[in-house]
Amino acid sequence: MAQKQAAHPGASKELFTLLSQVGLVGKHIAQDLSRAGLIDILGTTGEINVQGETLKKLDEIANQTFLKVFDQSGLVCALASEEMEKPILFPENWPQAKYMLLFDPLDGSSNTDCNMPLGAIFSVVKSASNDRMPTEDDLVRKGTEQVAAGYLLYGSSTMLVYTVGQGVQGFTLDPGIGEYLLSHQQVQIPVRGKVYSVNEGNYHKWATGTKQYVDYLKISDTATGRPYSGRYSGCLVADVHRILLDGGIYLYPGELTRPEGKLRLLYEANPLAWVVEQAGGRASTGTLRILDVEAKQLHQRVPLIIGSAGDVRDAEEFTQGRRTT
Ligand code: AHM
Ligand code: MG
Repeated sequence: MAQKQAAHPGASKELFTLLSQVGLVGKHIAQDLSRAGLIDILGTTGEINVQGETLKKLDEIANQTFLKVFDQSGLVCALASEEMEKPILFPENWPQAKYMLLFDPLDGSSNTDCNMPLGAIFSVVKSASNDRMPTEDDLVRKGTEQVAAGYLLYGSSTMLVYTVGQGVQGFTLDPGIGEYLLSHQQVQIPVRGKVYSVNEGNYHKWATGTKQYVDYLKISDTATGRPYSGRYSGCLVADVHRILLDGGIYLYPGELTRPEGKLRLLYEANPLAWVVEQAGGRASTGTLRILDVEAKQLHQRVPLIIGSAGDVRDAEEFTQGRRTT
């Protein structure tokens, strides 16, 4: 990280300290998850979150861990989370702290009780003005304005993967020494893959173009490497991580009765889109580059098609009706 900082004058020491603190969150959560069945952290809290979803105990624990690590760090002047309707502002940190952190504290919550992969996703933006403390609206920014983005993956090992706009670096937590070590330097996503990742249970809710694209992936054709294999874990971070390393495509498309899709723009789609673009891939709504989507609300949803550039381009052609086979 220090090397990257030296090579990137736009990325300040504070920004890299902030990334290290995200790593610290990952250490805490990984520690909890490693004994999840033994301590009382599984199941639901009985509450419904701002997204209208049942809150898992681990959603709450992960959110609290982000808050504890950051609220007294002096590194950020605002925090926004999937689990909180309103952001938390820290006027006491202003103007020293110029960064604002948006995060999904626990991605793939349905995986908590069955020992499946989980993640966290984060996006960092800088306050828009040097003259005044940011407001809630200042957090609602286009993906192109991110200054750092990435994710924590709690899989068979814990990883921190991030970009500050100079490629993608991946660190693996060595639990024996409690440190992250650089394991994946300048990650490059293949131009095409052989895997597609989508909740196919929603097939009948999709628009025709999405159906035709997914049907196409299943037709045997050696020239284009089809049929693709289906791989869907229920954890966006884990599915996108696989695709980042091996290529392929993840889709959470819009549906006929829910054209905006399920995933959140500011703290799910935007950070992953920037990571994947920085690795040479592509991220789209089907008609628009994710990073160019106009941000209007903190918890705004967006359809997401992300992965290898060639595969995402194919999906866009089907989605836009420019191709049917
Ligand atoms: P979450 O942040 O509440 O866990 O929701 C995001 C998750 C993604 O990790 C995953 O790809 C998707 O939602 C799964 O949704 P579904 O169960 O509809 O397939
Ligand atoms: Mg979540």
